[in-house]
Amino acid sequence: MDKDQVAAILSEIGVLLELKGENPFKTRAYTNGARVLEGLTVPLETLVAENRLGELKGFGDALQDKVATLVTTGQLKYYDDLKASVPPGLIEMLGIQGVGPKKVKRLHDELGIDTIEKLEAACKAGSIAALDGFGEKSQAKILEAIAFKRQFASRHRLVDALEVAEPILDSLRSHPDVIRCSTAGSLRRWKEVIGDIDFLVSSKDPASVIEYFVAQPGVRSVLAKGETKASVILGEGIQADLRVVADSEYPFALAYFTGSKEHNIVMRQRAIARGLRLNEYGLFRSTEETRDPALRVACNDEADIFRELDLAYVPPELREDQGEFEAGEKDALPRLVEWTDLKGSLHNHSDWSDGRNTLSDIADRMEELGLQYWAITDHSRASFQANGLDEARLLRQLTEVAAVNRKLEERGSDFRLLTGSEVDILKDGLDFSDELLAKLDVVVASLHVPSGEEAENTRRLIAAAENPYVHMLGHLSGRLLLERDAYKLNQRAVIDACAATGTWIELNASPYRFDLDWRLWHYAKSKGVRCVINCDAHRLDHVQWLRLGTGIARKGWLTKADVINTLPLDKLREALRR
Ligand code: DGT
Ligand code: CA
Ligand code: CA
Ligand code: ZN
Repeated sequence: MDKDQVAAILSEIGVLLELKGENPFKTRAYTNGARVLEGLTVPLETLVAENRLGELKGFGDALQDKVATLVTTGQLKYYDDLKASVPPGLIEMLGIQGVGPKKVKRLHDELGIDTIEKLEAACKAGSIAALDGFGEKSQAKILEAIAFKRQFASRHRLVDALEVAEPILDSLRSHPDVIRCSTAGSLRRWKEVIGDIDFLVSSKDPASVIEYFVAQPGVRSVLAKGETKASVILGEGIQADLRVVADSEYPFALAYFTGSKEHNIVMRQRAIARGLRLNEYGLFRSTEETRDPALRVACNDEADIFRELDLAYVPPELREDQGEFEAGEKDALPRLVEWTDLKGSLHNHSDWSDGRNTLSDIADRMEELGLQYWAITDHSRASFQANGLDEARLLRQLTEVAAVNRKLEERGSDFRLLTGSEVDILKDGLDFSDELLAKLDVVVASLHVPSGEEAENTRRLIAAAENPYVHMLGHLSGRLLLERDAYKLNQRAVIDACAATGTWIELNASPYRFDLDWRLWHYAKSKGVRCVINCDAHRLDHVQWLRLGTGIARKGWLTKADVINTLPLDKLREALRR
């Protein structure tokens, strides 16, 4: 097991102990242990091999033993027993927003509630409001949160789906009976939130592929298993469908199951208009529904299908019936940005505010990955809960960034950290003076505490865009996918203001945000607004989000030229000075 997996188990142990009412010191030892592991910069295996776990802060004998066992064997009896001793419904209750381990324990101890259903019934009967320290208000909140959770139970963030789908796809690819395979559906189209995962395989021996699929380690239960398809529930509670087809049908099945439905409908109409029929089995020379192979137009891949229908190849991200047909007919589809075009990220945090890592560790890693720059834009002072920097600390940070850059220069590296701030947009302006902002390489302005009024939020963001020292607006809508909607805001009006002032807009690549939404980039681009794909990294491994965010930029029809952080360092500096 690697450090993140071990850390996840330690956190879970902490929660389980809290549910059981263990003493807080013991609980905290595990929670803190998890945090320490997450922040490790040396490989955990090395520490275990050299018997050095004791050097870690707060790691007593018991914790050392458990971590060593997990790293070397991948298992831990203590954890398995502990988990088996807690009713699964209690753990599910933790998934309700605002209900933590302490509350779950009290609900269980005092009212015998051990499932979400019982909790809901108790709320409706008014018995939660009667509990000490709960009250009418929190009872209503719990009911609302239960409804919210249900609504999203079958919807998952892209990143969570990718994490389980990619290992299975690799595994399918390695099977000797698999000829071609791919994901399809919303996952292949890179939707920010997906319902279920779709896999497509071509093979001469569907039965063996189906057996292999349902036996994958990620599979929790099998919902259905037929001769050419199967549906399973994966470990994370995500449903996945597999279809197996003959290789001659593969391109048609891939196009069909990639969707979207709206895109498919237009494709079918285009076929009919040409005296053909298109379905999941083929493109047929026929004026009525058929799947007769003798009538099939030979196509080796999806590009052939598009060509038969007088279209340029449409990348999966664009298959939403949002203009791809009009552009595809004229061969005017954009050449979409690729994540390898990106040279760095311009909105990131360090341990100076609420990030995990030091400036020099960040520089080392991003340099190692071949990036050219990485801006440190920690929170400003109004974000006190995120340990925001005041003016004095920010000035000190500038000196420290300069020191890191000097070292880079001495060792002949061209990589540079950039200075900056994610400055809060307050009611009456920005959290820092123009004079201070002028000293920074990069200024990202973000609204963290919105008002309840659309006009007011819009006004504040437009004012920020009008400030000449602000390079870009951060996570414009404030949404958190599957958690919180955008705040009330006229996004188009803000985009217009950015267009008028030459302010860039961030595409926040955090898979919880993907903000600005891809549906609005088409509009922003048409107004001439440029995009910055930012990780908003709080940990080193968030750099991976550049790939996710680029997929969203592609859905928004963006090209390399539309994205500022594809510029090499010298050109970027010029653009920042403007
Ligand atoms: P999801 O799973 O809700 O995130 O969205 P999709 O797009 O993955 O939808 P899904 O899994 O129900 O079906 C996969 C694809 O199969 C879908 O994108 C298009 C195609 N498809 C499914 N049902 C229909 C249909 O009734 N008509 C058409 N034209 N295509 C369909
Ligand atoms: Ca799907
Ligand atoms: Ca499906
Ligand atoms: Zn922020």
